[in-house]
Amino acid sequence: LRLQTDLRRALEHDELSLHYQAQVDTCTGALTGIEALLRWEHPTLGAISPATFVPVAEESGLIVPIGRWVIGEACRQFAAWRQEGFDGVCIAVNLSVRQTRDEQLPAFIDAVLDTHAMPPGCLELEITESVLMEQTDLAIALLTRLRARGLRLAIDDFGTGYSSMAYLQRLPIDTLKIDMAFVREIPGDGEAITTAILAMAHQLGLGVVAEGVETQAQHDFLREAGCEQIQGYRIARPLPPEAFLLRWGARA
Ligand code: G
Ligand code: G
Ligand code: MN
Ligand code: NA
Repeated sequence: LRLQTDLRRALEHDELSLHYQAQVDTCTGALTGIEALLRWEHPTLGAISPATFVPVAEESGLIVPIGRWVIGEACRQFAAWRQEGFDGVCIAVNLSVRQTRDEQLPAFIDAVLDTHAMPPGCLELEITESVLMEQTDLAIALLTRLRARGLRLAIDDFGTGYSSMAYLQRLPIDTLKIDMAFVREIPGDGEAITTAILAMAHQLGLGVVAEGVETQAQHDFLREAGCEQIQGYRIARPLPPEAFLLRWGARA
C-alpha cells in the first residue's frame, strides 16, 4: 500500500525515468533497435526495480497513466535523437496486460506520434507471452488495431508460455524475443529450443531478437544459428539517455 501511494506521487514528482538498451545486428554489431526500460528512484528507498513496482502499478490501475508516460517519454527521446544517426532503428516499449484493455490507447499513441512527427513503424510494443495467454478477443482486437496503424508488435519473453502456436496465428506480430532463460543455457540445453524457435519464426516471416546475451559463446552460437538480432549485457547494459547517446550516437 505504501508503494502504491508513493507510486502515485512518483509520476508527478519526476521520480520515474527511462533507461535504454541497445539491440544490435548479430553479425555487424550495428544498432537495430532500442528498448526503453522504466526506472524509479524513490526519494528515501532509492532505486526500485520495475519487477517490484510494475505489479503494484498493474493492480492499482496506475500502470495506465505510467504506461502512457513511458510511451510519451520514449517517443520524445527518440525524436530528439533522430539527428544522431539512428535511421532505420525503432524504439521498443513494454506494454502491460492492463494497457491492452485501454480502449483509448490507439488514440493516445496517435497523438504522441503526431506530436513528434514520428512514423508508426518506429514504435514497437513488447507484450509478454504470458500476458497474451490471458488475453481476451477484445485485447487481441486492440493489438490488431494498433498493428493496422503501422506500429510494430513484439512478443517478449518468448518460449516460456504454453499456447505459442495458437496465438502466433491470431496476432499480427513482427518480432519474437527469445527469453533469456534459454540464452542462459547456451552452450547446453538452450541450444535446441533456440534453434527450433528460430526455424519457426523464420518460417512465419518473423524477426527474432535473443535477449540476455552475456557471453562471447552465446553471441557466436546465435550468429551461426542465424539469429539476426541480439540484446544483452555482452553488448550493453540499459543506459541513461546521456550515456546511451555517447555509446551509440553518430558521433560516438
Ligand atoms: O529493466 P529490468 O530488468 O529491471 O525490468 C524488469 C522487468 O520490468 C522486465 O520484465 C521488464 O519487461 C519490466 N519493465 C521494464 N520497463 C517496463 C515498462 O515500461 N512497462 C512495463 N509494463 N514493464 C516494464
Ligand atoms: O521482460 P523484459 O525482457 O522486458 O526484461 C528485460 C530485463 O532484462 C531488463 O530489466 C534488463 O535490465 C534485463 N537484462 C537485459 N540484458 C540482460 C542480460 O544480458 N542479462 C540479464 N541477466 N538481464 C538482462
Ligand atoms: Mn522487454
Ligand atoms: Na524479455
